Amino acid sequence: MTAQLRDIASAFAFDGTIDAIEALGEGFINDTFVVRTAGDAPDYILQRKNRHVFPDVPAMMENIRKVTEHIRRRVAAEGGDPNREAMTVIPTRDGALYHRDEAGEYWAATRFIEGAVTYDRADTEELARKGGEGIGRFQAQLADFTEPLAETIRGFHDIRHRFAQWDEALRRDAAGRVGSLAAEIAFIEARREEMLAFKRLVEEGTIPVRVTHNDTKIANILFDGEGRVLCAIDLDTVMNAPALNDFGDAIRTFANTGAEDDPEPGRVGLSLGMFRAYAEGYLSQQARQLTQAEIDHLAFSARYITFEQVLRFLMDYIDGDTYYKIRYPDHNLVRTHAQQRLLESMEEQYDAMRAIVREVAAAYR
Ligand code: GN1
Ligand code: MG
Repeated sequence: MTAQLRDIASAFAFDGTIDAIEALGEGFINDTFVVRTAGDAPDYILQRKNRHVFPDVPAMMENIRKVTEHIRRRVAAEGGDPNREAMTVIPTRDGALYHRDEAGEYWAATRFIEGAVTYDRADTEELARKGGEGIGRFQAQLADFTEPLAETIRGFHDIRHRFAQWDEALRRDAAGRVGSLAAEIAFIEARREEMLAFKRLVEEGTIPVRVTHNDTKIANILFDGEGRVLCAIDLDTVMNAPALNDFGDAIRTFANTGAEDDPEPGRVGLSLGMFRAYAEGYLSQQARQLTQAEIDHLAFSARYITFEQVLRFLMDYIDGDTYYKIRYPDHNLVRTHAQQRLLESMEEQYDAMRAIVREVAAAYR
């Protein structure tokens, strides 16, 4: 443990005396440490937040504080243990939600949840069901949360905003690649109107805006030793948006039979079994909260978010690979093709997806 890390840790209102500080995992965005304390005092998670991805860390921490305090109250009211079934933000000794070090980096801390288990991949229907339950529970706990949240990443799943960026990227043609992408660009343009039509349902209020997690991968759900869901973690991107976005993005990742960047499109497709399992877990928690319009568009949300991902990967390729990290020169184009294939598979199986949602929702309403 470096003296510098120890200094940063001592800025926070931790109980007990610090024994050790250990690096945890290999996050792509933040740097994460566990602060071990002596005796009975709890341990803590200490994170350096990436200020390039999150231009307004104070606003982000304020979002996280509001949401976690609400969930803690809900868990306590239902007789659960808020220290295990919710995240707990630990302020600094001065009462701030973050500490700024000498280099201007932002640090924040939460309570460490002892004995929790996480998974890297949802490769069974059982885990997909649990993943759906974890995100469904998170949204259900926030169904009565009415405080506004800051928009920490502008227009994140707003397809109108994405199309404005897209039109600009085509016009700029920064990497000189537009000329070779006629088929991929036509794929996007053929779907422009139907995606904007969905967005209009949100703009008119037919589809409500709620609280979304915005990074619904299985690794962001904590389980206890018996496999029960504890809580959703990594709340950095929590914002106000349609709940459907979290469902759609989860299906895009959980229910793909191949990899997000699979070079072999034949391996990519939507697994209806995984789709059903995630929908069962999710709707077991959320079916009574959602409006009929939301239920009617759950299956479409998977197409919407997957379409957006095709657009974002292709746009980054057109821009010359400035947003996503790439491992080889055409990586963003390979990602584009793999996500195109996934979207086509969803389009082919759309009637079956809708039938599954109807069936599962009816069972839980
Ligand atoms: C980024 O790296 P990760 O999984 O946190 C991106 C998501 C994309 C995803 C695609 C803040 O998420 O929106 O869907 O890559 N997050 C941000 O792999 O842009
Ligand atoms: Mg993330």
